[in-house]
Amino acid sequence: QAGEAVPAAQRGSWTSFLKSIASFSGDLSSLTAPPFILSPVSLTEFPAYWCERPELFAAIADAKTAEDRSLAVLRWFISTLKGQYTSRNESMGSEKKPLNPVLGELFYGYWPDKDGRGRTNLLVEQVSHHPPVTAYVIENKTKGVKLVGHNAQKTSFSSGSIMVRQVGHAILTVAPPGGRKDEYLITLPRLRIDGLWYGSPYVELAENSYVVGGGYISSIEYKGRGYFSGKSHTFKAITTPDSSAFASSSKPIPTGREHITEGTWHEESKFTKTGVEFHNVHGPKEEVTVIGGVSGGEMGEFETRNLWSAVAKGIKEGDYEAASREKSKIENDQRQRRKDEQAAGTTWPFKHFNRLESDPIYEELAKVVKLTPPVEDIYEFQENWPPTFSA
Ligand code: HCR
Repeated sequence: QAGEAVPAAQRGSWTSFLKSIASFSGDLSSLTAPPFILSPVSLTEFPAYWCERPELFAAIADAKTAEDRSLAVLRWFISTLKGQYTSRNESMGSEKKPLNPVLGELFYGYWPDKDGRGRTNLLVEQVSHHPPVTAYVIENKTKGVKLVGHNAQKTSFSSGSIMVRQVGHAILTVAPPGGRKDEYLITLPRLRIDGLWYGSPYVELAENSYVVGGGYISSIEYKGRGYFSGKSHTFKAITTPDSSAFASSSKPIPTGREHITEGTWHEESKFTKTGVEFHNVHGPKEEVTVIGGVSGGEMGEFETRNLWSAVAKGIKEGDYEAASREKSKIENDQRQRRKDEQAAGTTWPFKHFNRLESDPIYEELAKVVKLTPPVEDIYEFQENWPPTFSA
């Protein structure tokens, strides 16, 4: 019998859902899940998690040395993990199945200027529906800090958990006015979704991810309960200027010049040698201010909160029939659009990105830590910020 978190009436459908994912590998978004596990939020909103501590994003530009800059990048990156991977547990009680974005879905927002940190803008576009691929750009023009990336997921099932490999990467460009320009490659951790049987899924991070650039490499290792410290959500990062440390392995060999930081990514961490605090995410985060339309006016047809409003209302109010009826309308409209495009010999044009087969920055930086694959595609931002998005 499935766990107590599953409403009695949905236990049968939850068990069938788990059985179907057990024999399935690929794009989970296409599987129908029981209502209690549905989230009213689309995946296009997730890139906002990269900047819910805008002061840390801006602070990267203020670091004086290459070493401090690379530690500031790592501090900001680690500080995003709590939002990225635990916030649905906090807001909805468990990890949930997000709404599967349609091709061309859009999400715009910003974090206002405060204490001279500058305004940070967010722009997201769904660039593929099947498999789902989300492209995003986050930019603080005042400080000269910009993140461009895309994200997709490959899922499989193993020993009762969903294993998720994140496909895609992000490039962070730091070019403060009058200052040095650095580019950092950011790779993404693997996820393990546990707690499925009990109906209360949560994410644990696994294996490694990297931040490479500006003459430094941070290798981050993630562990769950019972590894480094017996606690869940633990990490240990090694930040080194020595690419030779990676000569024989993708795990760095100590050279004595590295900084080691460790702790729990959803709480706080310290420099191992000195015990000085490295990051701390106990304080409040700042949610993005969502705006409608490129000019901040009324929301267009494809803007997430407008497109999904009736579905989200149904899910929030427990009116799942309405949610499913409204969802079908969106899906049917999408099917018709694809048919029409096929008949006309056209394809859906991206609004803000161009897809390129390879990314020279990824290729160069991936070599340093011998990443596989050695080549990845990229969604290049067209730099067409609307006028309202200027600093
Ligand atoms: C795997 C996941 C969709 C993708 C979500 C990603 C990887 C998206 C990019 C963000 O930057 C970080 C992120 C966080 C989420 O934890 C992750 C989602 C967790 C569940 C969801 C599955 C497609 C849904 C699985 C269905 C379960 C919950 C029953």
